[in-house]
Amino acid sequence: MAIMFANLSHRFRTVAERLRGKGRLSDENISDAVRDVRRALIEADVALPVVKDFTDRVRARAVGAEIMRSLNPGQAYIKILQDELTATLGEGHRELDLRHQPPVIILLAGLQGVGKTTTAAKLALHLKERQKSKVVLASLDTRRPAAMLQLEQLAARVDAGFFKADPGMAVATIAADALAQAKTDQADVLILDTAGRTRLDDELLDELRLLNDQMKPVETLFVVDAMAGQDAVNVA
Ligand SMILES: Nc1nc2c(ncn2[C@@H]2O[C@H](COP(=O)(O)OP(=O)(O)OP(=O)(O)O)[C@@H](O)[C@H]2O)c(=O)[nH]1
Ligand SMILES: [Mg+2]
Repeated sequence: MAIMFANLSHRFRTVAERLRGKGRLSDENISDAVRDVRRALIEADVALPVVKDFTDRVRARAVGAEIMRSLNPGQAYIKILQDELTATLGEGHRELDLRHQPPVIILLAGLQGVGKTTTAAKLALHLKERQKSKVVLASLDTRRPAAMLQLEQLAARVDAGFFKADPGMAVATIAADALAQAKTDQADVLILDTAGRTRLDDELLDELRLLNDQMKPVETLFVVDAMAGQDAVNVA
């Protein structure tokens, strides 16, 4: 989702820029601002009922007293957008459930190039900083030669542990050995990064099923490219 948010917040900022310097908001410039937001959401392939519901709520609040009385309408408008975005996207949001016997296993899956490996490192950094967790990262990507090195370098950058597999090891063996190392290291979390596939085929699903049975991850995170739009629902 990160990419979609980046694009959206950029668009929203442009909207706010235009409101900046206007002492008061008129019905007219609120309509312009709401239209801009609607366009940004539609371009990001957000479902139409969601767009309508979102813009209705933003408009209702924008014409309300809070923004009219505000000394800085641009900023007040951005706050409304942020609140409503959080309400729209935040439904069902929860922290990762780490109340399990450590090391808690998190498996990252998804199509090729969607950002699994990057997400693995970001997640390690997040858990390290927010929850003071000790994290070990392991790459189960035996398909792309540079994949393991990529994760190793990212692990070094976020100062997380890394399980270094020997060349030619099978995916199941790497997973088992990574868990053994995470236990030895007394890690709180073991993050397993998997190989991407160009499409959702039986091979991908079989590998995930096997890993799931073998490792019993507490969380399986399906990484989706924000640019996928509504197709992400089908893939998931
Ligand atoms: N702008 C942007 N780029 C990203 C983001 N996440 C990943 N990328 C880039 O997208 C490319 C692919 O990211 P990876 O993390 O390697 O994706 P992957 O799913 O592990 O790829 P495979 O292992 O080949 O399936 C890299 O160049 C990343 O730097 C993101 O949130 N925003
Ligand atoms: Mg990868």
